[in-house]
Amino acid sequence: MFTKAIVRIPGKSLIHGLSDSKSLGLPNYDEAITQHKLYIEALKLCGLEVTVLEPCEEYPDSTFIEDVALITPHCAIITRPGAPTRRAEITKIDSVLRNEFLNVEVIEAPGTIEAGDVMMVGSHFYIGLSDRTNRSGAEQTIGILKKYGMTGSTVTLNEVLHLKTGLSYLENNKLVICGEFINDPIFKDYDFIEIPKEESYAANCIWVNERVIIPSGYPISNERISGSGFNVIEVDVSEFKKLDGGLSCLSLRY
Ligand code: CIR
Repeated sequence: MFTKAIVRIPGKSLIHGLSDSKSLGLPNYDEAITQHKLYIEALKLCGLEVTVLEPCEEYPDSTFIEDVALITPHCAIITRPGAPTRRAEITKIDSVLRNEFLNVEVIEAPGTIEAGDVMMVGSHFYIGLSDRTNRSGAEQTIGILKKYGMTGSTVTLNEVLHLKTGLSYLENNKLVICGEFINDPIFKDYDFIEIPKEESYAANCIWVNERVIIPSGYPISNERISGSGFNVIEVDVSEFKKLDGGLSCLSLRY
């Protein structure tokens, strides 16, 4: 059960954010603001109290707030983003987290980790080793998790940006899964909700208190997730997709 979320309004600098999806064009700022408002409304509809942080123009990707912190039931961990242009984003979340959480831990160099690479399944955390998250970052995170009675393990990624680009845990052993993870033995014991390749963007969705928020425009995914017993809410996040951002990366939920 989640009760709260933190989001950051996109800045006008959003158009300068990192992107491997340049063929989709640049995001439209006004449209992004509208979509972000509706995203917040969806979180509220799921029962969350949402803290809305002001835009941060210095860091174009800072609206993708999920990557700079891992919030667990026992501590918050300030990450160390692997993307050099994103590394200083943590300076903007530090005091927010220290005001909210008793236990705040920090990942140190040479470790890098972006929390889009971390999937929580109860008290276990899967950590993707990616272009953004290295072994030191993963090991430091696992050490911190252990200190608080939780566990972690690594998953090697080859194709997607972050672990949760292709996986989303919907509780009760149900796992939304796509692409390279489908045949990974690590996940074989979960009940799969498989997302077809052509709808891969919808594999990044979020479970929030029995509801699942998914991006709009992915009918097969909607049908499969609804068909698995979830109340699905669609939110249009097309402008964030242009910067490789999924639904999960727009909030910290706890
Ligand atoms: C980046 O490349 O870092 C941003 N443009 C997108 C981050 C997406 N984050 C996520 O999926 N957790």
